[in-house]
Amino acid sequence: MSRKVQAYLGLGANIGNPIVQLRQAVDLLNRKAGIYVSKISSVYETAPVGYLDQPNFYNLVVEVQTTLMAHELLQVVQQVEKCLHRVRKIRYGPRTMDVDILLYDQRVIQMEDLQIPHPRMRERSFVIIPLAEIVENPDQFFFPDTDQTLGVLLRSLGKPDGIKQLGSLDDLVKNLK
Ligand code: GSY
Repeated sequence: MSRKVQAYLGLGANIGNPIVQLRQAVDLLNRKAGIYVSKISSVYETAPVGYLDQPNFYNLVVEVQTTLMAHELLQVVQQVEKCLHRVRKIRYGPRTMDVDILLYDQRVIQMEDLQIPHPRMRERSFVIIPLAEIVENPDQFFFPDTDQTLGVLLRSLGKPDGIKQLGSLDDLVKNLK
C-alpha cells in the first residue's frame, strides 16, 4: 500500500441497461479495497464518438481516493468491466461498460498498457464536461503534462452538440423503479 492519491475515472455504457450498469460499476469500485468513490458527476447522454453506428452512450466521471498504485487501479478497473460482462466485438463499438483511468494524482505514465493522462480525454466532451462538474475549480485544475487548465479546455469546446445532462445517478436509478 502507498499513500492515498486522487484519481479520476470515466465510465460509459451504451448497451444493456446503461443506468443500472453505471450504478453497479460505481458500487463495485467503491467496494474494492483501497478505493473510495468521493464524487460522482451527473449522468450525460452522449452521441457516440469514433464508431458512429451505435446507440447513444451514458457517461459519467468519478473522483476516487485510492491507495492503489496506478497499475493496481488498472487491474481493478478491468475486473469491474469484466464483472459487468464487457463484450467488445468492434473496436470503439458498443459496450456494457467502459472504465477509463483519466488522471492519477499528478502523474504522467507512458507505458504500453497504461497511458495517463488518458490520451484522448482532452478531445472528448463526454469526459471533459462531467470532469469539470466535479473538480473544485476548473480554472485552478492543471493537467500534469501541460500548463493548460481544465477551465480553458472546457471553454474551448464551446457548447458541443450531442451531450445532454440527465441528472444524478441516484435520481435516475430511483426513477427506473
Ligand atoms: O472510451 C469510451 C468509450 N466510447 C465512448 C463513450 O463512452 N461515449 C461516447 N459518447 N462515445 C464513445 N466512443 C467510445 S469508444
